[in-house]
Amino acid sequence: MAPILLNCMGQEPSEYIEQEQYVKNPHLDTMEEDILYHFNLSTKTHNLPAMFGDTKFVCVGGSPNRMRSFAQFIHQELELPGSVDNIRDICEETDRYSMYKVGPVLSISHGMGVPSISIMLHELIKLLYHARCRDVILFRIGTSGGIGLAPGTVVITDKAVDSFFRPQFEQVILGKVIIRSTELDEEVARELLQRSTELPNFPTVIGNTMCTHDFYEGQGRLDGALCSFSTEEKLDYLRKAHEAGVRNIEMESTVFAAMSRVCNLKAAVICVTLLNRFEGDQISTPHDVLVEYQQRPQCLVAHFIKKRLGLIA
Ligand code: R2B
Ligand code: URA
Repeated sequence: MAPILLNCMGQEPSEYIEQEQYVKNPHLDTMEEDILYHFNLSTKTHNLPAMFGDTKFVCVGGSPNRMRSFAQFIHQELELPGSVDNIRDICEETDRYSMYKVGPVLSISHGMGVPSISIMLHELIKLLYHARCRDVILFRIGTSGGIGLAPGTVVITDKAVDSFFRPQFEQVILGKVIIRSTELDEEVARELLQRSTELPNFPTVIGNTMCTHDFYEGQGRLDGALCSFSTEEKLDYLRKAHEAGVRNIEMESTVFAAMSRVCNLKAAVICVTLLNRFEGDQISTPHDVLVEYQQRPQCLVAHFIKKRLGLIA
């Protein structure tokens, strides 16, 4: 008799095929254990369904401190029992990423740039699969440079585009370039825009977000250690980006959108603009103003979550 193939959760095929909503990797089912190395979690040492099975919203953002503040904020907003001081970093034994679980919300840091967020997303998507999560919505809440917008404006991403304004993400796999679409969930974006109108003094737009692989030359800045173009060439590029519908620039959205899409996860990108790139390159806004700006995507997502959970009318 042929042996029954159990996956790394000890499940028979009939149990796990139905769960293959998120991962797209047949090899996972042949592994006895899956070590999520950068989270310091594993299917053998942790009961992932018990720890994460009720997760419905995952919010990711670059900085560990910001994602801790977001976890504390959402704890208050959802009026959960216990003290915010007791929210602990699930990944505290590694210093790669920070992760906080607050009720149905998971808050995770992803560092800066495509390679950093893509490693985190591989492990997050496997985590959701192993934990048997269902109907999860993924949000990236972050900062960006605006194009033709007043600083502090929140941009909900329509399409994440590359430096050529194409809605695609290129990944090199086994020496070949694989192109993936970067379309995001339209319904979630529209609902976020609707929620933004319910918040006072909350400038928000929907537009395309350009994702680059560098903060300085890659985003057309004149103030890096290297610069080989003129002010006019910079402005010409930003004008072309604006004509292509780009309203802000950041460094993770294309891979975030592409991986979420391939893995059937509804996803949205919400970034506040810290400056208007037509007016400059340096971020010279006072610290307290920047802190307030960075809270805006958090407020919008918290409002969305509360509405979805039926906590507000
Ligand atoms: C926005 O801000 C960071 C660079 O300062 C980067 O992670 C991004 O996408
Ligand atoms: N993050 C970016 O990637 N670019 C900016 O201009 C500001 C924040």
